[in-house]
Amino acid sequence: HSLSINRALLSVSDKTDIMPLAQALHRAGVEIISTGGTGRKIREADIPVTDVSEITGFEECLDGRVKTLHPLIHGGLLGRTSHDPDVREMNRLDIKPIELVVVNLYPFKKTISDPDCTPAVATENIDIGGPTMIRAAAKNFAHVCVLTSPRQYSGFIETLEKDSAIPFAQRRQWATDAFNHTANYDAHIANYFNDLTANGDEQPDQLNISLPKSQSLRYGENPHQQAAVYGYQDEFIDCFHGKQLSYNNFLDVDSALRLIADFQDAPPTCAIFKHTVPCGIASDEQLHKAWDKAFQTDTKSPFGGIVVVNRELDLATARAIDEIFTEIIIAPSYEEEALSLLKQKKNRRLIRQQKQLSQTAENQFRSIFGGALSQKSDFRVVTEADLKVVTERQPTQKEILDMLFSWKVVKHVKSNAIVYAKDQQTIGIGTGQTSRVEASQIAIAKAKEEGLSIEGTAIASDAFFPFPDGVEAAAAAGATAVIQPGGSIRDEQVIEAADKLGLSMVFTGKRLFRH
Ligand code: 93A
Repeated sequence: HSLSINRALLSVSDKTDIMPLAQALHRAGVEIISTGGTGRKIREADIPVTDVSEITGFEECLDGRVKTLHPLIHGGLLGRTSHDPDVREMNRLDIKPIELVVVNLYPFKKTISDPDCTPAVATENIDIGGPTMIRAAAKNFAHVCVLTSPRQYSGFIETLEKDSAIPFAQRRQWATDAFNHTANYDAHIANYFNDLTANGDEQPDQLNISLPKSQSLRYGENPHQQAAVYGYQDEFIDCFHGKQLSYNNFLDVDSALRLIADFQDAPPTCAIFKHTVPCGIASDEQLHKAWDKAFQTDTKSPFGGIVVVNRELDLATARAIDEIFTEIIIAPSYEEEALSLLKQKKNRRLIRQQKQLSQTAENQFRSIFGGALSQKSDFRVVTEADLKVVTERQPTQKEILDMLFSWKVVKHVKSNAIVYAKDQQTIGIGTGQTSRVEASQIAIAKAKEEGLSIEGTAIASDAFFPFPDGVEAAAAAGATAVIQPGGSIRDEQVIEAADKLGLSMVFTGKRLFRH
C-alpha cells in the first residue's frame, strides 16, 4: 500500500538540505510540524510551521531535553491507521496521525571526537526524543515513513512529486536504514561509556561493533568470495583516481598506513608493499632517492605493489614509480606535474592520505571464531633512549641509526621477521617464516640476488634470538650490529657469542610480533 502524507514532523540537528525538503512538502500541501531550531529555519523561508508545543500544549522544557516526548506526538507515530480500534482510540484522545518523520540525531560521535570533550558535554549530546521518534516511526513503517539522512531526501521528493504517495517497499527500506541509524548511534554511546568506565588500559567489558557499509566490494580475497567494507575509511584516505579499492587493496593500504605512521617525523621515506608485507623501504634527503633505495632491496616484488611516501610526491619520484606497474600510490599530497603523469594510467589507484592512523587512539580488532580479538594499536616509535647496549662494544652513531631504522621496519613485517638495513635502506627482508634462522637466510639470499651486501648492516629481529646461532649467522653474513627485544633464558649465551664476534647489540625490551 502506498502512503499519502498529510502531516510531517521535521526535527534535525544536521540541517543539510532540509529546506528543499520543506519546500517540497509545502508544495504538496503537507502540514509541517517542527521543533525549535528546525522550525525557525523553515519559517525563515516563509513556509508555515506548526510548533510541536502547539500540538502537545506543553512547552519545550528542561533545556530542550523534553521537546517531542508526548503521547500526542508518539500516538500519532504509533497509531495503526488501518486498524479500527486504533482509529477509534485516536479519535477519542484527539491524536492525529503523523505520516512522515524526518529526524537526525544530536551529533554524539562528532562531539566525543573533540579531545576537549568532557563526559558532561558528551552526556548532554545523548539524544532521547530523536531516537524515540525514529524507532516509533520505523516500527510503524506500515503507516509511517521515516527519513534519517539528508541523502534520502531527493529520492523521497521525487517519489512524492511523481506519485503523491510512498510505496510500502520504500518505507520498509527507510525503516531498515532507521533501525541501523539508531543502532549505530547507541553503539557509539555504549562504547564511549565502556571506555570511560574501563580502568586505565583495560579493554572494555563489551564490544559494540556497529559500522555502516562504506562500500560494496566486487569480491573478497578471491573472486568467488562476496565482500564489503565497513566503517569510516574516508576519514583517512581519499582514493581520487583509478579503480575502486579491492578487498586485498584495503588490507595493503592498512599495512602501508601503519608503517608510514612510524615514519611521520623521519626524512623523506618511501615504502613498497606486496601482500601487506613491505619489500623495500628507505629514507633519504630526497624522496626520489628514497624510492631508488627502496626499490633496490627487491626489484621483482614491486610489480603490482603498493607505494607509500611520507612527503608530497614530486615529479622525479613519480617518474621512477611510473616505470614499474604499481597498483596503488599513497601520498599526503601530489605535485601538479606528478599528478598529470600518474593520472595517465587510468586504472592505477591514487590515494591522498588525509589523516595519520596514530591520530586516533584506536583499538585494533580482528575477527576470529566466535567473535573478535581487540588490542591497543602500537603507534609508539622507538628512540635511542629505549636502547640498552648489552655488548662490550658500544654501537657507533651510524649503527644506532641503522638499528633504529631496521627496528621500525621489522615491526611491520610478518613474524618471524628479520630485517637487515644500512644507511636508512633495507638490504634484506626475511618475512613470515616459521623459524627465525630461515627468515634470516631468506633475507641474506634475497640481498645477494639483488647484488646488495650485508656487510656493515644492522640486523633487527622481531623477537628474541632463542639461541646464539641466529646472531652467529648474521655476523657470518657481514652484519655488525644487532637490535632485538632480548628476554630469552639464553640471553647470556647470545651476548657472549656477540662479544666473541665483535658485534654491538642492543635490547629494546619490546617484542614486535605481527601475526
Ligand atoms: O533532548 S532530546 O532528547 N528531547 C526531545 O524530546 C527531542 N526531540 C527531538 N532531543 C530531541 N530532539 C532532537 O532535537 C532531534 O533528534 C534533533 O536532533 C534535534 C532538533 O532540534 P532543533 O529542531 O531544536 O534544532
